[in-house]
Amino acid sequence: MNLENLRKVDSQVAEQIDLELKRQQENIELIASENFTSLAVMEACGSVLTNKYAEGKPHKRYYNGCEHIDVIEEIAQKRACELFGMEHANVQPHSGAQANMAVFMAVLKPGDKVLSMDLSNGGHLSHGSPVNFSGLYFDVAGYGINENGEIDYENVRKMALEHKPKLIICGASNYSKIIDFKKFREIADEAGALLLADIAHIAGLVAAGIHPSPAPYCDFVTTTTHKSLRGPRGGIIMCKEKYAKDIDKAVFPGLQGGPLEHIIAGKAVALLEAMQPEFKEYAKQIVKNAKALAQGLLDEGLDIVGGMTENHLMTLDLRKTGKTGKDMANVLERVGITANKNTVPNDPQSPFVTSGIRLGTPAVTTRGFKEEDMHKVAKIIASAIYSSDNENVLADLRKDSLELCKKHPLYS
Ligand code: DSN
Repeated sequence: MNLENLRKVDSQVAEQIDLELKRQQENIELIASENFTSLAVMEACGSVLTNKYAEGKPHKRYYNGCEHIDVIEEIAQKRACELFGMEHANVQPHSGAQANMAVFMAVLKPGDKVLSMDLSNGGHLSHGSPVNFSGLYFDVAGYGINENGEIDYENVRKMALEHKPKLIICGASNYSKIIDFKKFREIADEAGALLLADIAHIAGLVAAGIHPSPAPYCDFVTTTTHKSLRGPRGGIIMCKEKYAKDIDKAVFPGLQGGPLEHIIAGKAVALLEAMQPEFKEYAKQIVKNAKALAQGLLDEGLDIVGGMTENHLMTLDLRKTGKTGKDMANVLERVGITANKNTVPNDPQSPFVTSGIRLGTPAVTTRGFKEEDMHKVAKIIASAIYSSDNENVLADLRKDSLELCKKHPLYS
């Protein structure tokens, strides 16, 4: 990576970027929400567009000099609509949480009722957690998953009819099954609710047609752009045309200041990349790799919440091993595997300790891992967990993970 000028100006920051690149190259990235974006995306994000103020919308800005910015933002909007089959797109949200916040602001008043997946069952902070704006200012009921790791749609329906939410949210941060958007639409219609799908995790799979699309069923679709979609860090809101004005007003002036036009350019590039036939192959491989990893872990005698995954992620349930998510995530880091601790349903441990580890395959698939590699990764994970106190075993496993990283070089 060319850091020629940075090295001269700020060697401290340059050094940490070098080290971070090495960390990414030499570790197996299994954080389900991370990925490695292309150099083309990074060039757009590192461009002169960072210099420009462009509050407002294309052709309706509060600053002059936006003629090129306008073209770029319109390209991003058009590509988002085309890729996801939605009528309107606002590509300005700085993150997925901000995208969700804008939907709340556009259609709800403080105190209004919301029904969403509970955080400890796989939902997201911005879907109504009591420590987030969404839970502080709105009256939120949370649905969960059953013992098969699936959403209990009949229970969601019951809760919707009882709670009478103005907004139902489907979509999760940690859910390994296919989401039935049609069923959610039927429930929303029965309860008289609006429907928001937060597809942040599965956006790449939806874009590639590997996961059913929420577009025919949902009033609003929010996403991040940096997870399975493999773009820069940011968010997008899509909606039916009739909500376009309210959504745009909620983003600006409601919630945000100047849009990050350099990141919007990166989003445009990523959306174009996601339209290519290679991306479809990539998305298919993400799921194949996740299934191979899950099978490998099951074969090693480990438990997975809900058993076999249907998408890009899974949660290892460590309860029967007597070990915690916190400790095992640290052990995995020592053998060169990066993942995050995660609660499992009815977790006896606190959210800071947990009994689970979430694992996902978008990032390793980008660097070329295939099923045979995932079987090796499963063996490394299982051995690390079973032999977490054996320094010699851990040292050997670190060599194995490095070997896999070398087999699939990144940014070189
Ligand atoms: N932090 C993201 C994740 O890891 O799933 C959600 O925002």
